[in-house]
Amino acid sequence: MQVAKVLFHFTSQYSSLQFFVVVSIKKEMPCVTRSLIMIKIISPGCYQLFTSNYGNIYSPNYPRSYGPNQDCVYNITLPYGYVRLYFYTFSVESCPHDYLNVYNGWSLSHQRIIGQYCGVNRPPTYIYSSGRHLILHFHSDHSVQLSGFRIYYTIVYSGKTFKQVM
Ligand SMILES: [Ca+2]
Repeated sequence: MQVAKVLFHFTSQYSSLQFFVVVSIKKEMPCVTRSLIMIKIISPGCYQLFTSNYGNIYSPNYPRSYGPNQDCVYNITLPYGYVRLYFYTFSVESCPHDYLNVYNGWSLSHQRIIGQYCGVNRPPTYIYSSGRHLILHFHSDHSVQLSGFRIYYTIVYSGKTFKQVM
């Protein structure tokens, strides 16, 4: 099954209000009606924009357990260069219950996914973007919550291409 996701990002010039809506459309359906569009709203307070050259990304409540039914988006947008991720800790329920998706770019597009990570094994040592944007989407379901993750990101300047280093 092919699923297209569209990310709407609303911002206001006059407040700090920001929210995302993730829309999934099942492409194989002959006609798309409203009932076939699943809208998932990012959990309140669970969108973060990172624009500095380095920083830490924590799952909700880290190091305590993240909550149930969470959808969090972490948007890393650097002024230039490339993003490099390093996972210090990682512990989420197995897929497809809970997971962390990492996207190369600024949208939650399946074509841009670098990897889907879950379970208690740390993802590859380093994950690189091929540009100045990287987006992470964390999802948790209704049951079983673990401690989540701490990720350190930093800007790198050399011309890394899109890849994972094991
Ligand atoms: Ca769970």
